[in-house]
Amino acid sequence: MKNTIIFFLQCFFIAVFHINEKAYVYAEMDPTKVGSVGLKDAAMLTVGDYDNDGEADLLISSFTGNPFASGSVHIIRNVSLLSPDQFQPELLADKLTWPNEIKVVPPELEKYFGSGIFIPDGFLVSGKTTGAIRFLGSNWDSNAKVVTITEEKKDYFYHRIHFKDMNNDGAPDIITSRATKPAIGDGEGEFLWLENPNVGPIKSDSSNTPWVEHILMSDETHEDKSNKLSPDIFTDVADFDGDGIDEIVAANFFNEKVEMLFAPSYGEDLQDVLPIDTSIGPVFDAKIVDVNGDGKKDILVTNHVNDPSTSGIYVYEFICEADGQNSRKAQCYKRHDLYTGFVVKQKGIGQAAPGEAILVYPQGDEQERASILVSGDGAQKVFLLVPTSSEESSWDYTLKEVDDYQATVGSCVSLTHDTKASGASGFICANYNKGKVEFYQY
Ligand SMILES: [Ca+2]
Ligand SMILES: [Ca+2]
Ligand SMILES: [Ca+2]
Ligand SMILES: [Ca+2]
Repeated sequence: MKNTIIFFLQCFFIAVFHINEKAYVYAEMDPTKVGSVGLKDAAMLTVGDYDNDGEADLLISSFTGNPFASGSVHIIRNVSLLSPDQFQPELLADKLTWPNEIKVVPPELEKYFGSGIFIPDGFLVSGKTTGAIRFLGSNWDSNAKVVTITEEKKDYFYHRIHFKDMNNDGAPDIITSRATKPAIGDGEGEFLWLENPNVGPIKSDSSNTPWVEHILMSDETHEDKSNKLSPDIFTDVADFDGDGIDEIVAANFFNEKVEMLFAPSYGEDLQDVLPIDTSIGPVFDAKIVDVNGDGKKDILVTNHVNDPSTSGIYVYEFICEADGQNSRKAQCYKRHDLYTGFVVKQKGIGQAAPGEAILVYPQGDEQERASILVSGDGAQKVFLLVPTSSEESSWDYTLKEVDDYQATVGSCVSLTHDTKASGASGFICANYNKGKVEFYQY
């Protein structure tokens, strides 16, 4: 009898322990700020191993609308959630136009590019409109300046790049989009790839640049906005439908579409495009990720509007059989509105919300159901969308406010398994107007 009671007691405690474990994940996950670093105009963040020493570094893009001030890139080497107040950002590159999302060359691609970072540059702000893709080698002489990969195209600016071998010569090329916004009239996009000359690492004397560019799509040739389909700001590249061929998802800001682009042969023209949503206004970001953890990739989207009725976080779930053809059918993408209702607090023309959204795993375990970390941008807050259930079929989320900057929020990045901070996980966000980089731990 005594043994039976102990057995039931053990079962009871095991059950309670498991319930508590789940409750912790979905209800009590409140990240706390563990410190901050001052850096003027800190705007966009990237985590990667810049100097190839096996330790993650934080790359910080800074820009300003001040026509007399330039943009810059700083680094915090060996970034950690432990004692972030003590970090001193180190200047890597200055005299830039408007540096956007930095891409760190992964170690396996070093022989094609060299180790270092690509910097997509420029923005629609007056005086900053002519951008470029630039590169800085991490093992170059410390006096070396960034090298420009693209040929100049006046009034066009760049935000993000992807690596993909487009001509099958073994050397990864660069896929990117660029945009232009005249003072009067609609903005337009252009989608292109830059051909890696395949002659080894990029040289600091610019002797193997610029790279030949190949235009895949351009809005310049279309009068009617509904016919404008070119990606303009952010895209993502991955095999979305599992047929072994990469798709491209585009968040079209100016022509206001979420769309899929199919390019099985990567010819010069890319006409195989499927708009999957034209109803959410200017689109900010789109990422190919498994949001609900069922092993199938979804499309995670944010828009960028000053209208709480649509300002939100959206997921497009692929609900058809992945046969390589169904991904060309709009009815195979089921939209889930995870949250709408962001209110723009930032004063000024063109302010909007939200910004970027990323999947995060508060327990540092990608097997858990992901939460979604949202940069509010003009909503001035950092948010966490927390799933109310671990069930794959559930798309219900609770919105939590992590922090209120009372100023524009830049981008956020996830930092997991931080060995210097006892394996803790957390994230880092740019507090743009206040000139700070803020560190949080779960
Ligand atoms: Ca490093
Ligand atoms: Ca190539
Ligand atoms: Ca595919
Ligand atoms: Ca999924």
